[in-house]
Amino acid sequence: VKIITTQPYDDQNPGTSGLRKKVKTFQKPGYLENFVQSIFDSLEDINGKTLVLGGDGRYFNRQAIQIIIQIAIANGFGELIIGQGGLLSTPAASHIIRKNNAYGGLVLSASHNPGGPDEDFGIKYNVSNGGPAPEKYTDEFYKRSQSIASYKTLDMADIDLDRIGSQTVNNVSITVIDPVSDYAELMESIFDFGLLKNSISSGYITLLFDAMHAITGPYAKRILVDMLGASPESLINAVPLEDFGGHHPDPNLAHAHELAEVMFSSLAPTFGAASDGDGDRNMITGNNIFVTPSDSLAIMAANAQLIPAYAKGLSGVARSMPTSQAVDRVAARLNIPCYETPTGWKFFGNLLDAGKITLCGEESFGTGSDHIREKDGLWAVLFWLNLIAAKHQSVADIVHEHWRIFGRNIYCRHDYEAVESGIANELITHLRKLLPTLAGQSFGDYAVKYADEFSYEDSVDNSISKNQGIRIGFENGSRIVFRLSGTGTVGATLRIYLEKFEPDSSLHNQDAQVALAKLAELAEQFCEIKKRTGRAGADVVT
Ligand code: VG1
Ligand code: CO
Repeated sequence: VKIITTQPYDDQNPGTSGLRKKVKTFQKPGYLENFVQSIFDSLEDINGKTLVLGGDGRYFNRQAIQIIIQIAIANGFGELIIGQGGLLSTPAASHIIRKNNAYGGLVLSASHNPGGPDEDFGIKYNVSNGGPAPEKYTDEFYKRSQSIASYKTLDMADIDLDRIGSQTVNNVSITVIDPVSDYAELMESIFDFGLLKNSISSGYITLLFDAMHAITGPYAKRILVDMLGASPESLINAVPLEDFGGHHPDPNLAHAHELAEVMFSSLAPTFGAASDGDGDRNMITGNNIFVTPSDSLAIMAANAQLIPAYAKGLSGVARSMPTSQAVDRVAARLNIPCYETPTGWKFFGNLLDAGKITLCGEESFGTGSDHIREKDGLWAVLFWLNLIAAKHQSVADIVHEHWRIFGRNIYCRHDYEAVESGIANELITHLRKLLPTLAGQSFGDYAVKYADEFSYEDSVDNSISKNQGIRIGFENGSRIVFRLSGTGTVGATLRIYLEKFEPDSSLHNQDAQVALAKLAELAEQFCEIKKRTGRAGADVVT
């Protein structure tokens, strides 16, 4: 074991989902090593314990894994479980941690951010429940990284990541596993694979899945094609590439445009979906219809009893604060609790562990359940396929029926990316000052009911997370939420979330941008993003 002297970096503060920086930053001397050592220094009693390792296959994944193996062995872990090729989707990593009772895991991914030598890399630590490290951990990692003076490593030959099997190095057992098998088996235990096979072989369900040249390619091939019998042409961009083919592996209508074009054409199959870089996000579409992630969560909750694993009902549901309140209406009808958490999956972990919720989701194309402790892209795809098969309805019929029963929470998000940090911070300061003046004011049909900054108290461990987004709610149930992204790597990204409730079914088929135009105008009046940046509009609208 070698002890290498190092200098601390001052920018290793994990964001919404781990530490994300440009690849070039991670390649600075000691940068990755410092952060990994800071994590290990912050953890208690790792001696002899099991660590799971894998990533989304982006540029620098393989090199990073070799470096981490050396540091992990030098720090006394007893066993390493690594996905073949250094690959593990985020949901698969979560499952493998749980299945093996591992101490934790390191997942290498910058999720939906682009990859390549000039693009992004990331690393996140997951705890023994398989979920992202809560803030009390990530705060410690950051603190440690600011004073770190050395890291431990080992001189050793690279591990052959492509050969499945076990070997021992320095008394540490290193096992390279198939990254897909355990996950595929878990999916089979949740959904009605027999029904799905029949629906696909009979041609009742035709599908198109866009893996966006990211991690879900091999998972989709095994599950959708090999196990469920979908044709190989059902998968596009299914070969993982280090640079995701030069695109953002972000499953929304803007970035998954190849899929979107087909789904909104006469060639559309009955179902279309996409996933992101690390496989935890999902986009659901049908012929000529896009299901907003907030609606998707609500629809899943309303129909969960049709899925074998959830047949006995849900204990409760949760959504992140900016996610639309569609699921709240379902929870009220089912008479189950609905929790509102800050953005980021780490806030669902305690609720899931305590059995308080079964399903949860975020507006950012993330949905999941108590089967693991991360959001899960292919799980959501299988959930929808199972619903279509069980209800014998098209995606559009399922969505429209849901709106008729519960009303429609018309929803969209406007992102302004790579805004100069100074401008973004001033904007937030300005909004904070504005909040106390808004209560009681009316803007046309919109009377402000509350204007505050979201603060969350975890009902399990009573930890408090402050400053989790600015929200302005109106008497008619509409909302505007503002927050700065915690996953970007260039400047600041402002997210504006708009929501309006429409009970009248004759108005359900409106275009969301049209229905939300007045709220978008108010959002600009409050935050002045266009005025402050001189931009004409949002970079991404989802
Ligand atoms: C974004 C999303 C958030 C999600 C996070 C990680 O965070 O808004 O809902 O949990 O990404 O998703 P932010 O701070 O940029 O808004 V993933 O798939 O990128 O790990
Ligand atoms: Co992701």
